[in-house]
Amino acid sequence: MSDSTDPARRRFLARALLGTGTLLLAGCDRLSRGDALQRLFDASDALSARAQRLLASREALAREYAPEAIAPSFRPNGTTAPDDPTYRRLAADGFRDWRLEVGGLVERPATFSLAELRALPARTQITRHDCVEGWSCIGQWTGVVLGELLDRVGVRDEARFVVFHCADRYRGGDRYYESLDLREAYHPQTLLAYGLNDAELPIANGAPLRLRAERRLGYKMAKYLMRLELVADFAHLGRGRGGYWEDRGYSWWAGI
Ligand SMILES: Nc1nc2c(c(=O)[nH]1)N[C@H]1C(S)=C(S)[C@@H](COP(=O)(O)O)O[C@H]1N2
Ligand SMILES: [Mo]
Repeated sequence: MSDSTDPARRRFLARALLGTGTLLLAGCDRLSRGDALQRLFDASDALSARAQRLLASREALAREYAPEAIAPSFRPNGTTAPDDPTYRRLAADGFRDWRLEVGGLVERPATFSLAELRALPARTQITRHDCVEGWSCIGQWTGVVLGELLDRVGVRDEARFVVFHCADRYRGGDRYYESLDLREAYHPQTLLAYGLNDAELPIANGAPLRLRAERRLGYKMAKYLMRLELVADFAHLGRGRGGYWEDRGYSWWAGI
């Protein structure tokens, strides 16, 4: 595990979070208040899908690391073994029958098998994962570039966000979900990852497919993906704040 207990790193994370109007708290289970950047976002949300996509190509990249920096094992967190019956049935077969559904505000709704996803343009990157709980871990992720997948289904111009629907219910409660604006979805390092450290993504880390959004905190990176939904807003989902932890008071932006 890299620098999970380094006090300087923790202070840095605290400042970064306070800077975005979010309180740094000891655990993902605790509540925070405020989303100071939300107003800024509202401005960005008003841009068309095409404009957001154009902006994405000019965005800064998250730092990438040398292979020596990879942690010996990537720390799992949150749900690590979903007990959803459909998921368990799919996992028992090595996810042979699993398919990712992509729908909502798209021109051509579609489903993709793992083999089909592996055939799409991929990227491998070594990045640091920062959990709001105050630990970090460096790993190498391989996956399909989300923007490439979105281009296959054709995002409709009224779409503003991608919603990531997961197989698990966190601690048996509500189903886990997350969302990104299209600008982040089209960022070149935003992946749907099926590989970790040159091996298949383990179940503990989100098999068969999990989101990597490298400029965001860990809780944005939805594991156990089942369905992507393009939406104009997320008021109708969960408690209306765009994600499982957002519904419990965490920042939707969740920048590092
Ligand atoms: N579906 C789902 N995705 C999730 C979670 C979860 O509980 N369920 N936990 C989140 C949190 S808080 C973190 S830090 C990362 C942990 O990813 P890891 O298990 O690969 O470390 O996944 C995020 N994505
Ligand atoms: Mo986290």
